[in-house]
Amino acid sequence: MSQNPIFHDYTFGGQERKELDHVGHFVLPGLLTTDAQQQLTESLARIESLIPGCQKGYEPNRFAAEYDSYLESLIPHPQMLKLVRQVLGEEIRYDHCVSLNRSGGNGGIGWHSHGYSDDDPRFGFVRIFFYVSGFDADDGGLKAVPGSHLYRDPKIQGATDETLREGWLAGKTHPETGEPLAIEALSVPPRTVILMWTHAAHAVSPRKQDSDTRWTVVYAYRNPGRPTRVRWVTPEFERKPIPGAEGLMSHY
Ligand SMILES: O=C(O)CCC(=O)C(=O)O
Ligand SMILES: [Fe+2]
Repeated sequence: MSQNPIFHDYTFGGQERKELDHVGHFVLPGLLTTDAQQQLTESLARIESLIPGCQKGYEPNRFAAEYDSYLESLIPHPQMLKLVRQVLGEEIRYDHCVSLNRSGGNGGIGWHSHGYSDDDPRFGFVRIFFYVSGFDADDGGLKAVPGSHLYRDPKIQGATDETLREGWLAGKTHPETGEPLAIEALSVPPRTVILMWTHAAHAVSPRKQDSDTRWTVVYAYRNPGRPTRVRWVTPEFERKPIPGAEGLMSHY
């Protein structure tokens, strides 16, 4: 099956990989093609419309790729897999695809991190955020703490920037530079992709009341070998023959 390109040209070599490992996230501004932007916006709006009254435990936002064939088709998209392998190496598994749409007035989310193979950095887990409509720092904007991922702490928490600074961040330094860890608030243009190691501390600022919906989806992949609790994949979906996804869908 030939698929339309989803990414413009980009560079992700040794230098970029080093930066991802040092900072914990890597921004690819405007990477998505306008065709992908259009199709993603349609798919994400569809997912949103399916949420009211949905089946508990099988929510369209949490199992987004299972509810939408375009979102499903991106799991094994050759450009997606190339990017994932540039980050994780050859041996990869799909973990989940979750829509993260935030309409005007959405409260954002407080500081947190996610876990995977917390005691062994040889097993990586990367979140690939598609910020289809972009965001400003003060309007549904992603925030992160460069270097925080190196602690591999799956339980970072903080309701506000202040509580994070007074709590988890207090006294912590970047393990490679010794510089104090600090919060970075990002702003990105439409069609931006952000790679993030799953242990990175991150949060999202509230969406302004009169702003339109921020269309976003995250695809997560990992090196197999360790259990993952997230893995929002139903047994049916795991068995579904998706062209190009052979070998990607199993837990181990
Ligand atoms: O909505 C976002 O931009 C990020 C949400 C988040 O924390 C996540 O998907 O891990
Ligand atoms: Fe998160």
